[in-house]
Amino acid sequence: MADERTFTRVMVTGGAGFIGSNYVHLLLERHPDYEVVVVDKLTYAGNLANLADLDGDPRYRFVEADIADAEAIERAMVGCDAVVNFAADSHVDRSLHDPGGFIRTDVHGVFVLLEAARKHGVARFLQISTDEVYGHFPEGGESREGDRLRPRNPYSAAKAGGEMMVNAYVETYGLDCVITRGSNTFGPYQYPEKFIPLMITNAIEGRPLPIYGDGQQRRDWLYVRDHCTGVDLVLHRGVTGEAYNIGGGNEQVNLDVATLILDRLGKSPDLLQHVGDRPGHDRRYALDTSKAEALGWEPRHDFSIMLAETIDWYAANEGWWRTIKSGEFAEWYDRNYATRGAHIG
Ligand code: NAD
Ligand code: TDX
Repeated sequence: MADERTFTRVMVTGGAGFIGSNYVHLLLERHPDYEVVVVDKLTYAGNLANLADLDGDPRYRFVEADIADAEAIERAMVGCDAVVNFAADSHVDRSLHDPGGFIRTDVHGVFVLLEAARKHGVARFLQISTDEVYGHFPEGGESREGDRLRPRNPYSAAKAGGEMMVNAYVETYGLDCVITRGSNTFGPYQYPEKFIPLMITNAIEGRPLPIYGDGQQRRDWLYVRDHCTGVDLVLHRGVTGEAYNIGGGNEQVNLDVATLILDRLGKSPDLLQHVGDRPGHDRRYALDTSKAEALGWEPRHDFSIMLAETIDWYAANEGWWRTIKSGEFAEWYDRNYATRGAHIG
């Protein structure tokens, strides 16, 4: 078993987003003596409501900044001995419309953070990456950390670029870095552009559920709390320079997941609407997680129970997502789905 590290002040970038905000809560819960500095640009996906319960907590500080802004990052990093970088443009469909923005945050932004970490002598840098860097995996196998990266869309290529920059800082400057590659994550506070919250909220609204292509693509769904425990373990016990797969071991066909959601909400399958496929759509991801398991991690949450709880959370928190869906989201929805020939209802 690798040595357990401890830290005093952790910078969490992208901490106002979906997984980042869940992680900030887990970090302070598990390490009550730590301080956390959340750095977030508050893009359309960043939402301070996700962290509102921490207002007034002396261990928590929020800094509104872009990770690509070197001066702001160098100021915010003073006194931090660890950095966990969740900040990213994270939606594959948006990367098809605006690849340049993804390169700016997911590659250049990572470089700016690494450079600041090097100057400040940060003890550990954790880069949050994704199973998408492997590209799609044909039936019957699982991606392992040593496999060749074959990203196939601008989002996953940018995330792979971020990883390469991290590796360069390990090898060239001896910066202590680790990487996690998480699989498709779901749970409360996920921006409703992503598959599960989109299907849930559209079903509640009685709008069509847009299924790309034949809907037979598969994803390995991971509950957000399990993703966060994996990140926390790698932060504290991961071996320098190593990457770790964090997957749910839970492959599901997209169409089946949408059908489960409709069933739970008592809605008609007539709401399912097949629309034009995503260009370059990866058909399947699957991760071998034995390396993270050897560190002591395992996913503990059952998919069908947590999907039901997540559906109930969106049903009970309509104010949270209706505010989002009435804003920038509406323009995005028209842009993305009208071009797929969807009846956007
Ligand atoms: P999200 O889109 O919900 O949140 C991203 C956060 O980053 C937002 O708060 C946003 O305001 C912030 N941000 C974006 N650009 C920024 C910039 N330039 N400077 C500072 N802050 C910026 O994303 P998420 O789903 O929570 O994903 C978090 C991380 O996990 C990402 O790195 C993503 O690639 C990775 N990941 C996500 C999944 C998933 O299924 N959602 C799976 C594996 C890995
Ligand atoms: O409207 C939709 N209809 C549909 O059929 C949407 C938004 C998605 N899909 C399909 C595409 C995928 O096969 O559902 C699946 C999941 O789609 P997304 O939620 O967009 O996730 P994905 O493309 O798999 O990427 C996610 O997992 C890896 C996250 O968004 C990434 O941030 C993460 O790195």
